[in-house]
Amino acid sequence: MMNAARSKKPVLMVHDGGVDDYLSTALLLTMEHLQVLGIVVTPADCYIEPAVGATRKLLDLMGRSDLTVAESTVRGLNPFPRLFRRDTFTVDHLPILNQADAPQTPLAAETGQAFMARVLHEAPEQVTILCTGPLSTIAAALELNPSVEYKIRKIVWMGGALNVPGNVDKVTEGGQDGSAEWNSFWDPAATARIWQTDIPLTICPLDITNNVPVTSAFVRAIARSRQFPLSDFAGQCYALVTHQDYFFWDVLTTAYLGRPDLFELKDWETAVIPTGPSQGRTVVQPGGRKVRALHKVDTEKFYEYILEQWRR
Ligand SMILES: [Ca+2]
Repeated sequence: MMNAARSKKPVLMVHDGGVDDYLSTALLLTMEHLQVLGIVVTPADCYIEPAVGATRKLLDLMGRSDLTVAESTVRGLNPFPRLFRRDTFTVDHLPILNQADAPQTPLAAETGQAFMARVLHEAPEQVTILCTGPLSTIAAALELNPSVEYKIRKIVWMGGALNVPGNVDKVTEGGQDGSAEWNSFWDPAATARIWQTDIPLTICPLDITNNVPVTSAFVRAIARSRQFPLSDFAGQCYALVTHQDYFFWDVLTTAYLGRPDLFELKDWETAVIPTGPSQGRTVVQPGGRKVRALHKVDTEKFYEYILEQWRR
């Protein structure tokens, strides 16, 4: 048993409290070949108190109150729209997450960035970081302890837009040209900081997520498994977002850790625009920073995979 536990690859997750982020957490924790070292929440696409609460309750639901949740205190330059962020309150109040009086999963006393720096420092081997929100908490952890850069095996990040437009709205975000993706735009300096490191980056940009929508048919397919608590939870979460154009952003990124065989990857040389109307844009630039991008996915097999993983 001990050896089996040791052979599991260590992963630290940092999410930012969107509907997609809880479902990514729920998917990650079904992967038996990985050892999850903790979940950090960045106060970006959420309100942080309900985001931390919902995360702790979800870990309880999955029988993983042995893990610790940590609250990052970083701040982004460009706040997410309130309309996106308010879903956090709904998820935190879902009946399936509120069957007990209080969450059992502990909340770290230290900040999320300090927790991340410490967990990386103490890890006996290199750790993969799964990041389904802005890169700011990782940048802050590197600021606290620059040496932990070499404890990061790679960062698997939902973010960026390479050869497609971004998803920052030109109208609501006045002065922007719409070329940036939100996780990058929230804190362009943090994206640029991570681009300066030697850490291998595998990104899941809008180029691929644009092809993997959350469809009504998919939500109805989950409903047919609703006797399973996790399927029920996922179905309720997706029901919240079917009124808008919603894609498997974070969940697709997370699925790569479980089923890399479903993906085709492509390497790019890139740069990050740190300021101005394109701030946060990840642009293809020959001679620039190498990143590996998820390029194509077998969409039907991806849908089948997550339906199966959540059937528990
Ligand atoms: Ca997210």
